[in-house]
Amino acid sequence: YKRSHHSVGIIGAPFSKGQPRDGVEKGPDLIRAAGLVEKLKAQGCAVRDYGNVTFEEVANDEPIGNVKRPRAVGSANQRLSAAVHAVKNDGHTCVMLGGDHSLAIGSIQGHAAAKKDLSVVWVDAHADINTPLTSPTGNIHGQPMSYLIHELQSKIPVLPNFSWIKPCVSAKDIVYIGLRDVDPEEHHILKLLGIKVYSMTEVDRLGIAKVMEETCDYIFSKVKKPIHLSYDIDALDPSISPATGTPVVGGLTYREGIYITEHISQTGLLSAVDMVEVNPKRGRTDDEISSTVNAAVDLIRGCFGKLREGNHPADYKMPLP
Ligand code: 4U7
Ligand code: MN
Ligand code: MN
Repeated sequence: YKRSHHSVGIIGAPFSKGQPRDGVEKGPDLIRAAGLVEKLKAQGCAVRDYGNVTFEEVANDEPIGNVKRPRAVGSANQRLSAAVHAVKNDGHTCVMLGGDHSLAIGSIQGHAAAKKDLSVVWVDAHADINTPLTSPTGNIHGQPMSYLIHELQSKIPVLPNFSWIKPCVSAKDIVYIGLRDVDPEEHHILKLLGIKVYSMTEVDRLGIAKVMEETCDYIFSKVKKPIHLSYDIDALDPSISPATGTPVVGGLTYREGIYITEHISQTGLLSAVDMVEVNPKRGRTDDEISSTVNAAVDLIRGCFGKLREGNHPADYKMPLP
């Protein structure tokens, strides 16, 4: 049968201090206002909305080296990590609505605390794998993966409010999809660690169906680990999702973006999803904002069994005349 029976736990993370542009903290409530919960219920999901995580004000958050607002980012992610851990312990697939992508630190850490060994599918225009020392901007939303990967720990300096983070992902358990704006230092790290990457070039060469087939062959080649899908809305082309902080031309089409979620959903192993970097203040018109927000909602629906061919409940009975 085709109707989904997922149990979904939603956490809002209205946080923007992993990057310089305000507005991205509005993401969670906008995505909710677009009907996320109702739409997931209508497709057969059991949904519990855990509300928004509240974050502490951090005074005197001076940069450490070039890393900006480390104390606020560290503290926010520690709280998010506990919230995600709780949602996983309640038995739900966790949906974290960002907020900026620095929140993947807490989301993946909290997920790993509940599930130990994860694979991570990172869908983004960017690799977000700068270390504090390679980052050209100092913005932590361009660095989250570096704090989480075992193999990079000797390269990570001590930062205030980061000591709770334990590396929890192996380089071989990561797949990137959609990359098209990778810093030279990040490219070096990806090659050094032998991380699997399907950049937009591979999406063009192979097509998204082959990319997803290979992605799943790769992450399931040994044991079938739970999947953490970290979806940056800027992976999609800016013609679909312009309301985001760092748009990059030449992105995924709406259909390719949705196909990724449909394919991951069919594995039955999706355990947590991040939907990040929706920033209404970066949209120039209401249409640009709603196009971006609606795409985010549709991607999440795709994660939980919505099929474009249609869905029907197992017990569906034709109405009799
Ligand atoms: B996002 C960047 F330098 N690589 O590190 C950096 F180009 O979460 C961009 O993917 C990071 O949107 C983009 O600041 C972070 C830059
Ligand atoms: Mn990005
Ligand atoms: Mn990102």
